[in-house]
Amino acid sequence: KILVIGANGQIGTELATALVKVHGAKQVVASDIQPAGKHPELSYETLDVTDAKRLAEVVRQHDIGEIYHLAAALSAKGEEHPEWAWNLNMTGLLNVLEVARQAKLAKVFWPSSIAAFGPSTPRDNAPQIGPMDPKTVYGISKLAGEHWCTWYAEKYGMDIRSLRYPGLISYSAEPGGGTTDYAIQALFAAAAGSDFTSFLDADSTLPMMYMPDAVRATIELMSAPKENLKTPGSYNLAAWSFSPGELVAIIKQRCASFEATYKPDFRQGIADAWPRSIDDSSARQDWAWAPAYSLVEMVDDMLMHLATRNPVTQAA
Ligand code: VAH
Repeated sequence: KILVIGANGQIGTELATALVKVHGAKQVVASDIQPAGKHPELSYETLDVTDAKRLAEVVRQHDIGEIYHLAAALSAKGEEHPEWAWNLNMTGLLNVLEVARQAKLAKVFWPSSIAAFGPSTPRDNAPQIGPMDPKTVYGISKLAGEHWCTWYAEKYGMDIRSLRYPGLISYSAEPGGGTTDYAIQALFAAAAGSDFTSFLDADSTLPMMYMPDAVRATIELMSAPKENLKTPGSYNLAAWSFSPGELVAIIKQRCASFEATYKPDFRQGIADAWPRSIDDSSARQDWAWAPAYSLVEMVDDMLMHLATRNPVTQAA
C-alpha cells in the first residue's frame, strides 16, 4: 500500500487524489497532523512525522510498501520559525528514510525545491548540477535532505526519488507559507473580486507550475523504470516562469476591475536568492517530462475552479 504523509497539504491533497486514480482507494492511506483527513474514501491516520515510533506503527499496521512524504514547513514560515521548520523538515525526512530502510519499503518519494538553489546558482536556466547555496532554513533543509536521500540510496540500495518543485499553483488548499504563494493569493483575490497586495515587487520572476502538472510529474517519475533514471538525486522540474506584474496583466485581461499594489516584505529577499528559470532537460531526457498546461491555461483553469466556490479571504 501507499502512505501519503501530509495528505491534507497543498501538494498532498491533490497527490493523494491522483494516486487513488492510478492505484485505487484501497491502496492509498492518507495521513497528516490534523485529526481528520480530506479524502473520505481513504483510510486516514493522524501522524506527526517527527514521531518515528508512530510512523513505524502506521507503516506496519497498513502494510505500506511506498511512502510519498509531503509534510514540511515552507520558505516564509521557516524564516519565521527556524527551529520548528528545521526539526519538522529534517527529523521528518530522517524518520521516513530510517523507517523505510527498516521496513524495506520498495520506494520513497520526497520533494526538494528550487529553494535548494541560492545566489551563486545561475539565475537563468539553473543547472541540474551546479552551485547550491540556499539562504533559507527551508532551502538548507531541502539541500541537506537531497544529500541524505543520496546517502541512504547509496548505502542501503534504496529507491528514493525526488523532484525540485518550482512554485506550485493550486486551488484545492489555502497557500501554506510559501514565497511563491503570492500567485495563489492573486488568483483567489481576483475570483473573489477583491484587490490584491503582492508581497513581492512586480518584476520578481520565479519558476512556477500548475499543480496538476506537478502531480503528474511525480507519478510519472515514481512509475519510471529505475534504469531510465540516470540523474542521481533530485530532478529539476519546470514549466514556465512569470513575475507578479506579468501574472496581474494576464488576470486583468479576464477581470478588468482587478487591481494590484506591490508591497515587498521579507519574502522579497527570499525570492531574490532563487533562480528566475530552471533547466529541466535531465527530466525531459530521463522520463520524457513535459508540462501540459500553459501559463494562460493555468490562469483560466484556476479562475474557473475558484469562481465555482465562495470567495475565500486572502490567506495571511
Ligand atoms: C515556497 N512554494 O514558496 C514553496 C516552494 C519554490 C517555492 O518551495 O516556499
